[in-house]
Amino acid sequence: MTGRDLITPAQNTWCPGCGNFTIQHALKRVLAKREEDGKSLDNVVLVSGIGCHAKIADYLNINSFYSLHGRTIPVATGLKLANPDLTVICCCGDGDCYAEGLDHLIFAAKRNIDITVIVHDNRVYGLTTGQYTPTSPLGFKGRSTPLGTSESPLNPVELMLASGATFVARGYSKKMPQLEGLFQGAIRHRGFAFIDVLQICATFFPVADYYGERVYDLADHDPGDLSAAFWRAREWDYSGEGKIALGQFFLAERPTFDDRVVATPRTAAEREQAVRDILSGRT
Ligand SMILES: Cc1ncc(C[n+]2csc(CCOP(=O)(O)OP(=O)(O)O)c2C)c(N)n1
Ligand SMILES: [Mg+2]
Repeated sequence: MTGRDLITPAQNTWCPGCGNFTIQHALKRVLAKREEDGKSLDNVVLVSGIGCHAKIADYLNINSFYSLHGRTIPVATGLKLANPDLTVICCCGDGDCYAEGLDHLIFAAKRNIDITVIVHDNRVYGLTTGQYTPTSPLGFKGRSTPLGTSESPLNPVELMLASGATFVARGYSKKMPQLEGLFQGAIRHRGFAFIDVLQICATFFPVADYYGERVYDLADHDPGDLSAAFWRAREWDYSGEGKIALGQFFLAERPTFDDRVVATPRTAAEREQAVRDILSGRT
């Protein structure tokens, strides 16, 4: 199917000013360009969790799987392994994949499975009305922490660098063109691509002024340099002071999990042959 309207007629219930609109628009433009380049969208699948971010599966007119809260990445992993020809894009929430689903995120990065993970990091549980998440700043006041949180936030960019992700980036929902470029690069990348998108939550965490004063573009940075990537990631710890780098932190080419799994002998005859090859010293 080509030339389709990429926005569905479903009623959009995101709040006015929500950063999800920018993320959706950037993704829509990347998908439209892909189709213009003659690549069908029939083998693209969008997987989402449960949360405000997840409604993107209702609003974008492509194949999608509306999964469970915290389980976006296992569903995406299963899809990719069952049909390695698919391009699998995950739209996750920060609650979804930095809290309940954190182990899945780490293992997907460690395995270098060829999927793209876009985290709508509004640093709050939006859908359930304002509880704190692993990226909420220390002292965050919300429905579950009226006196403020007592724990420091997680730095997901640093975590993904340490976990073996081969494409690591950070975007901001008020920087649409940059976001589009990052999405495009991530989807083209062969391997695990991770983008933490600082997303404005207009209702529960509207921190555009704070970000506006701190964000800058990673222009003079070598994405092949892992140590430099860690240094840039630690400049800002998702709390308090420090400059916030936006762009590509790290990029590397490594074998993917899906390639390795597909190459694994599946039938009994293939396994027997593999054992004979090992015993005869051929492999
Ligand atoms: C297994 C499971 N755990 C918890 C919930 C409740 N729940 C639904 S959405 C949500 C928070 C969503 O937050 P986030 O992933 O950050 O997405 P956002 O709404 O901010 O986009 C929670 C806790 C659920 N539906 N299912
Ligand atoms: Mg959230």
